[in-house]
Order: sequence, then C-alpha cells, then structure tokens
Amino acid sequence: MTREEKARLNSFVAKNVNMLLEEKGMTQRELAEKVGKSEAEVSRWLTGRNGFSKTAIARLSVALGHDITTRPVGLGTGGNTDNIVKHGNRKVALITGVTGQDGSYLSEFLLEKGYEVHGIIRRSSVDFRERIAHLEGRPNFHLHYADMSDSMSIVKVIDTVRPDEVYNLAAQSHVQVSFDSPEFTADVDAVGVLRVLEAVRACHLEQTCRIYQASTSELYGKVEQVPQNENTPFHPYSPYAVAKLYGFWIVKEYREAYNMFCCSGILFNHESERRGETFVTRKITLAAARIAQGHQDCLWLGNLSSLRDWGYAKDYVECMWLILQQDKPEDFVIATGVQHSVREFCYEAFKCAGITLEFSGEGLEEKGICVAGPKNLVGKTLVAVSEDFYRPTDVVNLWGDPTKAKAKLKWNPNKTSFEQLVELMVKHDMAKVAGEGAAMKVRTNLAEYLEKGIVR
Ligand code: NAP
Ligand code: F7E
Repeated sequence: MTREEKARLNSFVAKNVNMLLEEKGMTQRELAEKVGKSEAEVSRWLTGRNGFSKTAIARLSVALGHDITTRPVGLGTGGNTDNIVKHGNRKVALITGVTGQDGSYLSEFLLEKGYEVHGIIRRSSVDFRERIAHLEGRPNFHLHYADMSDSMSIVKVIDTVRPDEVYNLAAQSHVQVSFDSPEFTADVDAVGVLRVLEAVRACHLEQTCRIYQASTSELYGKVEQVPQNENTPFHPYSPYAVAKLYGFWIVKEYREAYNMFCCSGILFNHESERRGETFVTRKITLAAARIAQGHQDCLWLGNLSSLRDWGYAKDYVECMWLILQQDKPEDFVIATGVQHSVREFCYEAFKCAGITLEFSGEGLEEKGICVAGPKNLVGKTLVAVSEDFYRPTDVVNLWGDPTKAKAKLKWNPNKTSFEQLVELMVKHDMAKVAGEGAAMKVRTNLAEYLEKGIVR
C-alpha cells in the first residue's frame, strides 16, 4: 500500500470511529477506558493523526460493536475520505484562543449548532483548563497544541483539521499588560493573524474556509467621534491596539487581494462570569463579593471616570458566527449602544452585594464610602484610587453604534442589560467567594493581590 493509500484508509477509519462514537453518545474518555488507552491516544486516532494498527482496529471494533473498517450503515455521506476529520455533513470549526472567555462560550455555541469543534491550546505548567473543562471528552470537541507565535504549528493544525470556519480569538488581550510586553503582544496579536491567514492559503483552503478575526473597539482609542461605528476613524492608543490594527488591516488586505472570506468583528468590551480576573469588571465583582463576605478591606482601582460600552460575552459569540454566515465578507461593530463609567459599574456591583456606595473627591483622592449595608462596613472606604492602575495612555470614551449588526445580522444588542450583566457576575462571584472563603484567608500571594487591587 502506498503512503497515500494508507492515509486515505486511515482517515476513512477515523471518520467511522467518530460517527460510531456520536451514534452511541459515547465520550472519548469512555472509549479510552474501554480500549485501555489514554484519552490523548484516542484523540489522536479520532483526528486522524495516528494510524490504526491491526490490534487497535480489533479493540476499537469490539468497543464500538461494529467493524470500524466499514462505513456504519445509515450514517455519514459515503466514502469521501479526502477530509481527514470532517464527518458526515457536520461543519468543522477551528477556534484559536479556545481556553479564553470568548473561546469557551463560542465552543458551546458551535457544539450546540452541531459543529465539530477543534481548539488550539498551548502548553502550560498548570494543566487544568477551567473554562472548557466541562467540554473536554465530548465526541465533537478536540484540542490541538499550537502557538500563535509558531507558524508551523498553526499550519499543521489547519492541515489536519481542514476547517470550514476559523475563529481567530487567540491574543494577549490585556491592554495594561501590552505596555509591559509590547513585543510579545505584537507577535501574537498582529503577526499571529497573518500566520493564520497564510496557513489557510498554504493548505489550499482559501476558497472554502471562512475566517473570523477578533478585532476590538480599542482601535478607536483616542476617540475622534462618539458613538463609534464601522466608518469611525481609528486612533489606536496602546501597544495592544496598534497590534490589533495590523490584524484588522491584514484581514482586509487578504479579503481584497485573494478574494478570501475573512472578516473582523469590532467588538466592544464584553464581560461575564468567565472574564479574566484582572479586567476591571471582574476585578470589581470579585472585590464586591470578597468585601461583603469579610475577605477584603478595600478595592484599589485606576481611572474611575473611564467610559465603556459593556455587553455580555455569551450574547456576543453569536455575532462571530453570524458574521461568517453572511453572503459576503464584511466587518461589523458589535456593541450594546449603552455607555457607563467604571464608577457606575462599581456602584451597581456593590449594590448587588448588598452595599450602597457614595463617591466623593476627585482623581487620586476619590473614594467610594459605604453609606448603607452591613453595619460593620458603614462609614468605611471600600473603593479607593491608586496610580498603579493608571495607564500611560488610556482609552476613556468607548461607545458603540450597533446599527449595522442589528440590520444585517438581525442581532439583538440589548438581550442582556447592563444591570443584568452586573447582577449575574456578582451572583456568580458571591457563590465563588463563599466556596473559597476559608482558603482565601490563608493565601498570601502578594504579587497577585497587588495586581488584583486587593492590597496596595
Ligand atoms: P482571553 O480570555 O484573554 O483569551 C485569550 C485566549 O488567547 C486564551 O485562550 C489564551 O490562551 C490564548 N492565547 C494567548 N496567547 C496565545 C498564544 N501565543 N498562542 C495560542 N493561544 C494564545 O480573551 P477574550 O476576552 O476571550 O477575547 C477573545 C479575543 O477577542 C481576543 O483576541 C481579544 O483581544 C478580543 N477582544 C476581546 C474583547 C473583550 O471585551 N473580551 C473585546 C474585543 C476584542 P491561554 O488560556 O493559554 O492563556
Ligand atoms: O479596562 C479602567 C481602564 O482592563 C477598562 C480587553 O478585553 O476590552 C478590554 O480592554 C477601563 C480602562 O478593559 C482599573 O483604565 C480603572 O479604561 O477592563 P479593562 P479594556 O482596557 O477596555 C477591549 C475591547 C479589548 O479588546 C481588550 O482585549 O477600566 N480601569 N481601574 C481599570 N482597568 C483595569 N484592568 N484595572 C483597574 O484597576
């Protein structure tokens, strides 16, 4: 048998195994247990990366109750073996940044829609991928090691998965951190986008694979117009925004130069109970919960007057998908059209935790004092300002205009109100802190506490 014939047979068998797993509702983990192999090994079979020995075929056939070298009756589309991991009529999506806030919600959304979802993960010394732990082991959910700074790794994954849709969400996404690590941010957030586009071309998928790029309202930066829409001029105002600007333009360039279906979603801030703990909203909801439960004295923040258009991440991932389902590739602003300050977010979050704040003073002297709530807190300063959390250049007036998304995507930007968003985040963090309470008291990680504004 030639190498090519072997590869064809291998992908045919892999496809059969996937179909059988799905038909039986069996997880990768369960199959691994049945055949006495590791989950990683089973995953390599399922994605066509490992060949099937005679023994493997025999064991898998017994475990699945069917000869895996023959197509299961009534399933799939027949003997098409030219796509290693595309099964039946399922669409195949590849998500970079699958472990992040948006990646986790998008995975759930696409699985629910019947997609086969592949995600890129990078090696970490801590193995537990909290946001997607509940999805690991699901038959249509696969993970691959790669890194946005490593072109070959991206090419390999795209060649293996041969996706219909790529959602490029991976990024160093923290604006403050981009001032500390500007070169890394540029490599991942700017050149990383180019690597994905080039990988799709290198695998000859440019006419079939649609690409979503996670662009950002940070492009408007030192804003030149409010509210901001698709025609507002860009004025990036941080190393993060400058890197993302490259990503935006290179996507547009590939769309025009190579006629590729690639689009940017210019998403305004979107938050959730899965938001990273050092973004301002989550920092506030966690602090409100800790203060209400006696585990923190005061919350230290930076610019309280900064204005944002905050939405719910779970609502926003739907737009990423909708953007790729349009007839022609276009960029879209995704926002709620409602603006609030960091101070207002604080007020609302503490209110949800049973504490009424009153703000007085200005700049570094401003304080949020408890005027109603638990007796032991009344009269105390619970929110204070520290210059540690001011940025060298800060974006202070973001307000999106989602008119185009409403009209063309038929998307409802106000599904979750600001008040509902704050409430669901605080509720989540009240429960989290209650569960962790005892452990929190003995933790003394000063560096982490400094970053999260728990101590100064
Ligand atoms: P996030 O929670 O910070 O997730 C970022 C993801 O990127 C994580 O999965 C992270 O992996 C991955 N990543 C970072 N560097 C990588 C590398 N070198 N190679 C491979 N993966 C890497 O961000 P998010 O809030 O979900 O945002 C998703 C995307 O939307 C980002 O591109 C962000 O810039 C953009 N965006 C976000 C917002 C927002 O408000 N959330 C608004 C506009 C645009 P680890 O888990 O291993 O770190
Ligand atoms: O800051 C101010 C801060 O870090 C919001 C990312 O997802 O959204 C996010 O970027 C505002 C800024 O988000 C603190 O100065 C005050 O004005 O929560 P943030 P961000 O910078 O808007 C955009 C759209 C993205 O694309 C990014 O990936 O809040 N602020 N005090 C503070 N911010 C933080 N983090 N910590 C403070 O203590």
